[in-house]
Amino acid sequence: MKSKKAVVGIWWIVTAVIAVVVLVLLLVFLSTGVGGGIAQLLGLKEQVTAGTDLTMAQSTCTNLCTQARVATLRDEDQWAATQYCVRSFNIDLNNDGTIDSDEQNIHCDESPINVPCDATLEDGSAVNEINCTL
Ligand SMILES: [Ca+2]
Repeated sequence: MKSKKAVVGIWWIVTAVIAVVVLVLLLVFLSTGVGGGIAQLLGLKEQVTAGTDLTMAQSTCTNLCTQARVATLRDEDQWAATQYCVRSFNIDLNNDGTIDSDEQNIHCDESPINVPCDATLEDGSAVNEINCTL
């Protein structure tokens, strides 16, 4: 009779160990890769503060430069008013999920975006990213 009780006891211990292992595996799964994405969908993981990805900012700047170049620009004031010059980005550079003060309002020509742009004004004179700041 005593041995039957012992078997039941071992059964419970085995079940508890399996439950703990499954729980640990679930936590590991949720904190990495695809599981992390699922966890984020379920709201288990903190959402990253809205900001722009560096690559996205660079491609946007390249597009804005193309647009600025085809526009008819009367003078440097008009150049400085183009979206290429005006637009700035908030980029979470250190990937900590928040936009810190040094990650705000980064312009196309500023580090780390570093997308230069030059254009020709109506009168034939050349302007570039340096002329963005009047
Ligand atoms: Ca940050």
